[in-house]
Amino acid sequence: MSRLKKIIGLSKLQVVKRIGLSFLCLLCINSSFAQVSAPQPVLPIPNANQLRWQQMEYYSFVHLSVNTYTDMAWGFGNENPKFFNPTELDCRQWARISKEAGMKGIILTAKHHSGFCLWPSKYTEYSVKNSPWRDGKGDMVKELADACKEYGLKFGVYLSPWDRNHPDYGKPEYITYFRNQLTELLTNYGDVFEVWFDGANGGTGYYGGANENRKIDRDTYYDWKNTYALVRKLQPEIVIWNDGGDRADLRWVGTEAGYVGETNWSLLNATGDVPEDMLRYGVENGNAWVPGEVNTSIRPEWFYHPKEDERVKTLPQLMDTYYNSVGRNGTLLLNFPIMPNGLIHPTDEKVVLDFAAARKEAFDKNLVLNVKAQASSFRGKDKKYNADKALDGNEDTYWTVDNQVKTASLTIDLKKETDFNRFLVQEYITLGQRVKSFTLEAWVNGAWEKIDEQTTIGYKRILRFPTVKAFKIRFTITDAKAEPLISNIEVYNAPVIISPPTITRNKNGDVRIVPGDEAAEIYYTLDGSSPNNQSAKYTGPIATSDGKLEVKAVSYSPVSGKMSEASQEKFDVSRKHWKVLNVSDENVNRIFDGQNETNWNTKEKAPAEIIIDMGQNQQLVGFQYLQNQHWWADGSIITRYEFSVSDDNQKWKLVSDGEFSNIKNNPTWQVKTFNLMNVRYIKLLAIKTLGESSNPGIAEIDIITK
Ligand code: FUL
Repeated sequence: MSRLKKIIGLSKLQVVKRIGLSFLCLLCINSSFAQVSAPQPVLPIPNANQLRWQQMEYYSFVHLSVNTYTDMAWGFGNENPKFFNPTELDCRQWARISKEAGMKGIILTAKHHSGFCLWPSKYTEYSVKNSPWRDGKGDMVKELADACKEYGLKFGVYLSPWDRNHPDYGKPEYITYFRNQLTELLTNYGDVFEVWFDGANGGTGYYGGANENRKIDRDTYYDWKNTYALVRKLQPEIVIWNDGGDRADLRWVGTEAGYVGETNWSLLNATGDVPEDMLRYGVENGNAWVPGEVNTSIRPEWFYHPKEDERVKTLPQLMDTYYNSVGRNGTLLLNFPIMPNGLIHPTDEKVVLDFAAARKEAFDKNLVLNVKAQASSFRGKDKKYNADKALDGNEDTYWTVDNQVKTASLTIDLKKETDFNRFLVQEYITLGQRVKSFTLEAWVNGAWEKIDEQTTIGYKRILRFPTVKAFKIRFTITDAKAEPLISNIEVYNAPVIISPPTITRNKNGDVRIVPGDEAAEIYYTLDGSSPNNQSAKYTGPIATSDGKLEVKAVSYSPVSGKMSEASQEKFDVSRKHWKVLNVSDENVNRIFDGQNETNWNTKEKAPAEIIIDMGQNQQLVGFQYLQNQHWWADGSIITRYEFSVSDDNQKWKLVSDGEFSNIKNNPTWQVKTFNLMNVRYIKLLAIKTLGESSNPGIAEIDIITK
């Protein structure tokens, strides 16, 4: 019987009641529909360009300019364009390596602070057109844009606002010049995904021969508002990076060391100052979407310097960089300093490809793809939003809960006991970043054990922890701005990275051995023999006698059975009893703390000396000096010295003097030997430094005994 007939057979009152009921039901259905309507955005949200950019995750930077040929970090602006001659340049090499490394684009320093242009700009003579490269007919911006197209990579440009060559820099006319150049770059080379406006505005420069110090007001000089409008008009799909001036689409993370804060909101305030901690962590209640990009170089400096050939980031360092950038809601912009011949150095190529292989291995098998999960609740009990949506490998679907429910958990049943050590989680940021804190637990021996407790998630968060063996995993959001939207969860068991460990010995003589990957075991020997997994196992600092020492060590994974090559270090007698006699500053102890990265500078300019009491007589046959290892510390490097010894700190005998030759290009230990001396006191006098009148710096000083 039809519904109408059923109604006709009823009394009027019954009919009215029934209709009323149906109406009510309709209301119910409607309101339950209302409940499962899509979640509302939590403002601010990313625009389409920022979203597309975030999904790129990892792309490269290349630094090449006229200062590559003068071995400088920044060109002064007077370098002769004739120096510029990358005879083997092939942008396809950069594109091939970037592609094979898993990167999604390349950003070129089209003009660095020197003002030298890598394209034949109509507006200046200071460019490739006056260089011998391709007989002055080359256009590197074009060559790279073409190579990117060929390799399916996106292309971006760095245009330094600071120009140390241009005569008008500092005057309004320069802004016209700058915009003309921007127009060339954003018009003539196809799609540009990102433009980079470096914030460095150092002051001194050539400036067309003026050779002076020019200061500008970073807030007003560039009139960013109108410059941004021009950029967006020419390239509507671009994102703008700027670490100074008006808020752009992307932010600097406050360091070039390769990490962003663990707490990382993709938000800032649209106006007002941005102190360093805001760059590092973002601003929880910021009113503008300004996500962080982690820019770092594969070597200590951005341009190529032969002296850094031995200081290329290692595989474990690159892995750390990845987890501390992409794994913390950032993107990774990794720089290749290009050699004078125009190519990426083979060491850089090898490590970046090893890095790609290691990431592939680590994230090879998602242990929870399409595995059944139970959520504490899901939105309106609508399947569209249930727990499975976080495990379906589809970033466009998500698990969420009812409006304003700010805590929720999801339990994944692994069905059998499973090893895992990585947890990856993503928010559906199209509707805003919401999660403030979360925990991760594992079901071990019949109880929940906490693995980790963290703050923000954002586009992507990856947690690393020692391997856990468990049947179940529980992910709990403990606080959020509004109902959380979790688009993706992945779980992995990444293999241990096996690389030679680092060996150091501190002032007290204790030896520390650190593997590249915390999960690796270390085995070592102290007698010069080759170590293997049957040797002594390292469990913590090794106290050693004061004598000379040779340490060899390997990293080992019992799971894969892989063992690294051995690293080895030779140490002379310990510096346990050493004391600097003529300096009261406690930091002076850095010069024998066994840490190459720490440094101490004398309070006076050269000539300056330090006198050390070694605490007991030593059979000296030499000494060695290690310079400050930081790039901008060049001026403090000692070039001329005198080294004297004494029995009583009264009568001194000069045993070695002269020069640390080629020290600028060779930042390793400078070793000087002399005839045997049995003494207790030593004195190093720094007579001259590389900088005209700088304070001499010492990273380490050590002796060589018989
Ligand atoms: C810095 C610059 O001064 C460096 O030379 C480099 O270009 C780096 C990416 O940004 O601020």
